[in-house]
Amino acid sequence: MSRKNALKRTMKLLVLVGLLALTASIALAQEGATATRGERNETARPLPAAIEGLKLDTPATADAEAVAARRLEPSLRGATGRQRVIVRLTQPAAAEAADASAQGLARQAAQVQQSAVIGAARALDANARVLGTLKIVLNAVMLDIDAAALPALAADPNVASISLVRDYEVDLSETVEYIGATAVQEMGYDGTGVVVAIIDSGIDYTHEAFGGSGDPADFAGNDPTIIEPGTFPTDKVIGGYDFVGSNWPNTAEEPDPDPIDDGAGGGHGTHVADIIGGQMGVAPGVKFYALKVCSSVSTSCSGVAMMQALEFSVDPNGDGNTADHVDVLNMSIGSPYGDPRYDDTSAAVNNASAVGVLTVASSGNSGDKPYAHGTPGAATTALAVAQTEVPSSLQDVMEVVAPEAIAGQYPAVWQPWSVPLSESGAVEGPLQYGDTDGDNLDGCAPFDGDADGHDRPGRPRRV
Ligand SMILES: [Ca+2]
Ligand SMILES: [Ca+2]
Ligand SMILES: [Ca+2]
Repeated sequence: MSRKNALKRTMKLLVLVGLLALTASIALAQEGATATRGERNETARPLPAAIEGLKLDTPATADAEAVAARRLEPSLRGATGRQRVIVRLTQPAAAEAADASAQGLARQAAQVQQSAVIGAARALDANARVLGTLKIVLNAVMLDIDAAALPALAADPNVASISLVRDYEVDLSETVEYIGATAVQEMGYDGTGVVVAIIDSGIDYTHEAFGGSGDPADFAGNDPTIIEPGTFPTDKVIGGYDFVGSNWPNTAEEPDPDPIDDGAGGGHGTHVADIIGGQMGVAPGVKFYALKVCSSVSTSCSGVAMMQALEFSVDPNGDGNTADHVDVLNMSIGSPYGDPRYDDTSAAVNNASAVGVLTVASSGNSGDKPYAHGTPGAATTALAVAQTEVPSSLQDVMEVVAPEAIAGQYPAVWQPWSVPLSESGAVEGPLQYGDTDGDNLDGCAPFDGDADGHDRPGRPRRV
């Protein structure tokens, strides 16, 4: 079965699931409406009929357990085993403070709160491990922790939210010429005076595109875990750090001071930096910080390392003062179908913007499809750069096989939160599309439940 065929089948179930959810919410609204009409206080100011019909009998209240549950990202509710999570705390991040003095106080408050939460986490799971802490772009601690401890941790009054740490994928870029950079350079803008942090797989600072020797032996002889005297920083790559090391994800992150872009999985960061500011790049005058967060052995990028790199970019010398922040932060990486509600990177990007760092992030490599915009490009203050098509991009389609009147292929979208697919990516099941008389196509009214079964979603079948 071709991938396209597999996707056709996949989408049958997805539409089914979406309509089940929609139908359920409509049914609930209707129940509420019925009860309300029986107990309405006639002296109350009348509401428009459409709203009145949806009013609850009594105010909805949530007990402490329910409130705590909402602090947990949905995918973590009921999760099992070890999880890598980012726990955001209730005190603001330093970047949200008005001035340097207030930032200092915010950092101290965050420190106190983080110590308490780390203690609480360890009380719940003696094996809980701190992966990293953030105080400027977010007030957050990143933990490796048993999922069973998360509901209780979410109930801690210091905790604002708990989300999965998401790892990211590299996106390839288009050519300099394609975006018309030559014309801008001819106007006299070449990036001189601008410092750009590249959050990626590192930068091969021995490459001649960055003023290095260009001798492959210099690269091959460079130990990626240490800085040999005189090798780094360079005039062009003026600083950086390796937050992930050469072996992740086959091992835990193994940070080291040398962000050289090494390994069979490397190269992307060097490529991105070359496009941005190499000798033939868009802005050959810029200086770089190389912040290595992506793997040397695969296309994955550590979510923990990425958060730490964001923190680095607003305070490269680590003294707590953000006056030395970079000008531009480039992340040609992303998570497709990004939802900033559950992506702490987006919040960190917004806070980095507050101290003067412009984040440029890819909008996605997922082709000409709806809702494909990824995070962190979806952050409010990010400059998101779209890429609309690559040869490998496929259009997901749903194939309706019956009734004949609507049979055919339709564009469709698979979401990461949809039902997991089978190994072959093929799932199929009955579809609901309006009532049998052809109306109610948007599902905004309850379906009529006629006898032929077409509008009664059945048990999905995997094929
Ligand atoms: Ca080295
Ligand atoms: Ca290294
Ligand atoms: Ca600083």
